[in-house]
Amino acid sequence: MSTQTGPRPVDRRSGPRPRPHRWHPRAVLVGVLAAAVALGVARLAAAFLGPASDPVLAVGATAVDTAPQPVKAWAIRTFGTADKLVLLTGVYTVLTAAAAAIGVAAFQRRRYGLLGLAAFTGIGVTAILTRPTATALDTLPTLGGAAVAAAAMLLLLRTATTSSPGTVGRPRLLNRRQFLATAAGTTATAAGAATAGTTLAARNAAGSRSRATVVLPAPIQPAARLPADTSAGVNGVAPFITANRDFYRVDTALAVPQVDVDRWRLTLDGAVDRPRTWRFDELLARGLMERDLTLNCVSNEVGGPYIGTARWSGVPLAPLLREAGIRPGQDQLVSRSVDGMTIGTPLVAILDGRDAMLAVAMNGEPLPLENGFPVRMLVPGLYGYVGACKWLTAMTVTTFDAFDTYWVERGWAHDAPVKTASRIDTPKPFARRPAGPVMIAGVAWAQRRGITAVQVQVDDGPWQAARLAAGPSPDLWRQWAYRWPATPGSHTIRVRASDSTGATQPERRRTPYPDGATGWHSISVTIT
Ligand SMILES: Nc1nc2c(c(=O)[nH]1)N[C@H]1C(S)=C(S)[C@@H](COP(=O)(O)O)O[C@H]1N2
Ligand SMILES: [Mo]
Repeated sequence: MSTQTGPRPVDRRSGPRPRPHRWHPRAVLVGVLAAAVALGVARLAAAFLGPASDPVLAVGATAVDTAPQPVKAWAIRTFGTADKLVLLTGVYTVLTAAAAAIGVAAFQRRRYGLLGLAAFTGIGVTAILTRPTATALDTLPTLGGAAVAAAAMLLLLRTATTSSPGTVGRPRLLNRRQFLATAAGTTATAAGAATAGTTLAARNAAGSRSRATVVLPAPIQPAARLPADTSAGVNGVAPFITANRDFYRVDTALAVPQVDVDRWRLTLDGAVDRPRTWRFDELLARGLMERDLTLNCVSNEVGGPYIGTARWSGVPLAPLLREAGIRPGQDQLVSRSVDGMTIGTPLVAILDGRDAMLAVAMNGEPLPLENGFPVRMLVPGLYGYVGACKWLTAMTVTTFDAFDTYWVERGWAHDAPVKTASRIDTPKPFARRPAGPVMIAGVAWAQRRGITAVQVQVDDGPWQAARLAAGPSPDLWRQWAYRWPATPGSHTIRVRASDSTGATQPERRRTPYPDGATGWHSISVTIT
């Protein structure tokens, strides 16, 4: 091609195929847009097949399940209920970086780009297929998204660069306007598909539609009326009954499971003489008992927020199991949720006379979707991860030897009774108050045993008895208050509780893993 005579400068970039500058913005854009189209189309298709077929959610869920225990504990501690948002943001960040790299590879060789896209798709498909409830059908949105993305990538590449043989040096970038038009078209496709998918998924959300139509019968065993004095009467203490919207939420579900009660079934099988399946209305027809119960999470740190109390209605669980005829030698009930979570409960805890139930209502409403609509288990006295399976759909009678459930596989204890604990709700840590009387108050709990005393210590002073509000049932937390004549200076306030066995909470601080935190809650305040 060259008309030059004499010695020619060696151009290392010359060759039969032109290579564009590696990180040219167009290369990055090609990769990111192809990925966006893939995910947008996949989301749209997933709106019809259900959240289990959304590749981003599947990858996120896999990350949740495979994260080492300390990382998980840290995430729950640091981000609380926002942990899911943080996780998805992380997934999208990694995705974007990978997509940019694929675009760069595609600029080198089209084949590399397609290979990158295939690897990307492989990760999504693998994540989907390894989810506990997955079927082969669930991979369709990802595969469809990948096909559209491959087409988009080739089209973008064609309009981005010339690849006519013999071009020397950098490839010529084709007409900017043509590339931008293709890029804009791709962006619109991706955004349109993602928006339509998200809207449709919300509209298809079987759970919210179904919940709106559920009518629950009045309980045949209503809860005892609460005494007036369950409140210690101090501002700043968590209310005795937690409103549904304020109830803590802890689970592994990135998309809240959507259950249509008309299609929902509950099975009971395993080592029973008479396995059974119930429809929702059949379950309700057994009659509901109503109870005020405190539920808390094993991951709660000393002083932490993952505890609440509600008025629950549900079907008594023990008779259901007894009617099925439990074979001798069994010690575990495995509950399975619609999203594949497994929770293992000691059978003895269900059968010993406590109010274990399949709850359908929380504070007078059908269970909120986040708290397990339409049916969740509740076993007073056990942490949620061993007794409170949400979105319940199957129960299997078995042994602890025969089956490890989700958290037990991750090293958490299989028998996890709630530990006696207490929390200072007011003053807040590092509060500043004027000298004079200061009300120190909070909650204490020891489900099954009941709280019998709470003591408060300021600095190195003597332990002082706090005043206890009413404790209508051992399965409920109890409010307490102590009137402190505060003097100027910095002070440390500590609390400890005793239960009806006479035991006082141990001072030794232990992390929640593997069976619940211990230690006294303490705060520092400044009195001026
Ligand atoms: N299906 C399902 N049920 C579940 C969980 C879960 O991750 N999935 N988490 C358990 C844990 S660890 C706790 S503490 C309680 C929390 O119930 P809540 O979110 O209604 O407060 O639900 C339990 N039931
Ligand atoms: Mo939990």
